Amino acid sequence: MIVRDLNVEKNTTRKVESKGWDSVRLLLKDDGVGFSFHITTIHAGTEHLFHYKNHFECVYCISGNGSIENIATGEVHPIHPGVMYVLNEHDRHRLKGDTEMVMACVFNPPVTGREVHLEDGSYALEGAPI
Ligand code: 9YT
Repeated sequence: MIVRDLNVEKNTTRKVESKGWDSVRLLLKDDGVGFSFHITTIHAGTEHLFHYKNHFECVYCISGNGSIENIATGEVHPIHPGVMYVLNEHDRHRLKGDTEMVMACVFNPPVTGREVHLEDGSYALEGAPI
């Protein structure tokens, strides 16, 4: 069994900080369960173009308000506590935080802990040429 506390792990190298967001990666590839689990905070008033070409991602909004745009279709979906989205088609998307948004995120395959976004908004697959 693995038990971890966000209140503890947010003060370790599990916390990754980037432009307009930060994320505490509570579960990673080396935990060996086939997915990773992150608590990500999107900072208020920021927007992000992400495209996880190499991963499926599921996101659940714990707190805050914003929106997600499907770039392929132009559809915009409001995000508020209780909303989940899954990028089951590796959808390119624009995520906007009207307020700070706290999101629980699952990645399959799991991230290793070192990823930051590439130029195209994706995370590389481990071992793949960048
Ligand atoms: C909400 C969202 O897209 N989260 C992605 C994961 C986060 N950027 C991380 O842990 O790298």
